[in-house]
Amino acid sequence: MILVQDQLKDQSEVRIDIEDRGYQFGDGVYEVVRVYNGQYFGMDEHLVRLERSAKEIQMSLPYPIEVLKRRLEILAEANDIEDGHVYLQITRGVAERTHQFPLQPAPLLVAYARKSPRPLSKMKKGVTAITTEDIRWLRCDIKSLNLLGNVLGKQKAMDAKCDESIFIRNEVVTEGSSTNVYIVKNGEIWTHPANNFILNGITRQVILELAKEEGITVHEETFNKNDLMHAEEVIISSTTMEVTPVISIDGKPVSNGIPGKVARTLQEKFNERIAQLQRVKN
Ligand code: DCS
Repeated sequence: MILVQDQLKDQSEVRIDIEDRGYQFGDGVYEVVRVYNGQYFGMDEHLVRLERSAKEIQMSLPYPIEVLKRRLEILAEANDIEDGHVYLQITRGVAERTHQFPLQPAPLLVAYARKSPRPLSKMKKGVTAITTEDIRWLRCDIKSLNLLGNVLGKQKAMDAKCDESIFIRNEVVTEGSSTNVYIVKNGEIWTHPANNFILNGITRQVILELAKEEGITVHEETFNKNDLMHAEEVIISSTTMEVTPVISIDGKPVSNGIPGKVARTLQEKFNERIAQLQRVKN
């Protein structure tokens, strides 16, 4: 079952118009929310970001966020999701193709749920990355459907037989093609500040909280490629990748090429947060 506006429908019943502005312009916003043990993780934070993204592109949501939250819970239940995720997007809807906004926009919301395992093996062993020029637009803080820069970055990593592209803009490390990036230097964490050059990840916000709880100093400050290449640890995070260590970049090992202590600590703390969901449920 998928959610279209506020109705659950069978996927075969749903047709998307060729003049939907999401299809033609990427004119819309989206979220990916994780489900652990049948419970959404960080749903409120994702919905706050969704509302913000929509506002930043002057788009209204088709109905109130509280109603959306309830509909998404029904969606996860209807699809029997224990471990998985929900993808949801809102486009500016169907209108004759002109670049400017339609006079009477009718935003279209679609959401679907998928079962997906946690990336436990990658979290344990670590992943590989390349560095790539950040060619994206200057509003990376908006979770927009326009992902070509991210798509090309990820493909470049795949072509190099790596897992992720770490973007660099004017010498500064911004983020990954679908992840936030952190380095560890002298046992302290550095990550790009949450401004227009990165998406302020929900996982990022949790990680910064966990680090502070553990007494690890966090610097929301820019760092450059040289810092990245000489870091004690490099970590990436996202809803789907959780907290994952990077063990090599551009073919060179990060430190001694094995996941580090800070990554392990954050993973343990993150697991505790997930376990709390289970306790709330029972
Ligand atoms: N930066 C970018 C460019 C992203 O696309 C994502 C997540 C993140 C950071 C991390 O944000 P969250 O911690 O909120 O997930 N991208 C989503 C995506 O497109 N698939 O999975 C997650």
